[in-house]
This record gives sequence, structure tokens and C-alpha cells, in this order.
Amino acid sequence: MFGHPPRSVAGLPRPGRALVMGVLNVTPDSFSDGGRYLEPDKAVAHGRELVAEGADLVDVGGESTRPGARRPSVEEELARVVPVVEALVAEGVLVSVDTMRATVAERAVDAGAVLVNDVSGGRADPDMLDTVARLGTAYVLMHWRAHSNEMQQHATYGDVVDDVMRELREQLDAADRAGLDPARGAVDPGIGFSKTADQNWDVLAGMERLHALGRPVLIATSRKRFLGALLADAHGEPRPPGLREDATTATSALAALAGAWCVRTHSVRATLDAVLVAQRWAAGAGGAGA
Ligand code: PMM
Repeated sequence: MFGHPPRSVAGLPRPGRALVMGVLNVTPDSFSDGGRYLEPDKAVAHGRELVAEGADLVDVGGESTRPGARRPSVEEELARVVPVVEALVAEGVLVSVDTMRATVAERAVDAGAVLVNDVSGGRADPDMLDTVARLGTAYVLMHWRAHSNEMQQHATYGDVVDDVMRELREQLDAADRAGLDPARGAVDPGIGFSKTADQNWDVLAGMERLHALGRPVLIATSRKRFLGALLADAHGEPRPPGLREDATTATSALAALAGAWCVRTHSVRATLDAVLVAQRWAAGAGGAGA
């Protein structure tokens, strides 16, 4: 029913279900956990918690992409990210680095990160694709049009899924030209990035079409604003980020059922449960005892 999308990235685990990537934002200003893990010790402790809950990967980021966020300097971003990556890697944790900067990607990979998660899909830093090609790590290219301070001005599409796919294809072509290994790459439609709430739902409804890109698909809906809007109260007040967990669990289950390779989440335990349910659901009676 869902075709046979690629479900693995070379060098990363293949547990036979969607991977669960736990979010670790070492930032003062991320929309749902900003400021909570800015001190390295707190960040590392939270990384450990994510692993204890079942995260396959911990995604360490030092730049908030919330709409209107100020970009940190490269030095600030390095100081936030590198010590946390080093400490988690030393404990045997599989770490990805969430960065748009080649320098940060390189230093994090030197510190042991195994995946570069670039929300700009290689568009923000002209050195990113060459750097990742040279490093030879796994990578995620996300659909992206502009930095957070202006991204919502770029939410104009014809058919949003067609347009996202065309722009992702351009980035995959650029990655090929830079010499990145296709077997190590995944794509992400960028839920909440230069997209209105309705456009996010259109992307999710059309998610299976993304498999035509021939790459594993990562879906990150966790606590995002479009869920807050869906769950608004009777006065139209959006549901706050901390109370969007159950909706995140639902979107993660549906994404896994639609063939996502990986789901990115703040709430690992619930998301892993959702992924296991989706996997068992898709297997049906044939999966009994599996
Ligand atoms: N969203 C955020 C951060 N990193 N990475 C990928 N691949 N896809 C996303 O949609 C994505 C991301 C948004 O910020 P958060 O870390 O505060 O959830």
C-alpha cells in the first residue's frame, strides 16, 4: 500500500522500524525547550535521558530556527555544540549535529557525530556540501527557503508537495555534484519551515509522494506550531508547546506508517511506542511473533 521507500542510511542502525531521533537543543531560545539545556552538564544529562527512553540518535543543535530567532556567531554555536557532542560520544551515544554551518559540522564530526542534519539542505553555507562529502558522514537535507527571520514570507507554493520535491531534487543534484554518497543521505520536507499550517498538513497528507525522491525520509513535527493551531482552545489560543506531546505521538505514528525512515522528537518514549505500533500495524497478522 505504501510502496517500498528506502528505509536505511549507510552507517546508521537498521532496527526494522522508523528510527527515533531525540532533540537536544543547546540554545537559549528554541521554541519549546530553549534555555533548559544551555549548560553543558544539563545538556549531557538530558541526552542520557533521551537514550534511556530509547532514542536511536541524539540530535544536538546550537542554533534555534524559531521564526525571528537571532543567529548565534560561529564561535557561540561551536561552544554550545562541541563539548556536548564530545561528552555524549564518549558515553557511546550515536550523535547527529543539527547545523547549517560547515565549520560546526566538521568540528562536531571530529568530535564523533555520525550524521549532519542541515535544515538548510546545503543552501545556507556554500561550503556545507563539499565539507560533508569530504567527511563522508550520513546527512539529512531539509527543504529550506530562507533563514528564520524571513522564512514565513516565502510560503508561496503551487502544489506544495510538487514544489518541495522539485527544490529537494535540486539540492540532491547539488549534493551529487559535490560528491556526497547517495547511500548516506536522507531528505526532509521541513515541516514548519516557510510553510503555513495548511501547507504542513498538505505535505504530511502527500508524504508518500516524497518516496519518489528515492531517499529515506525524515519527518519532524514535534511540538510544532501547526499542532498548537490545530489544538487551539475555544478562544482561538494555540495550545502551548509543552501540551502538544500527544499530537506529536499521533503524527509520528502516522509518519512511520507512511514509510518515514526517521522521526525527530522531543518526547522519545511516546514516539518510540508510536513507531512500534505503526511497525506492527503495517506488518499485520504476518508480523505475529515478530
Ligand atoms: N526542525 C527543527 C530543528 N531541526 N531538523 C530537521 N531535519 N527537520 C526539522 O523539521 C527540524 C530540524 C525545529 O526546531 P526544534 O529543534 O526546536 O524542534
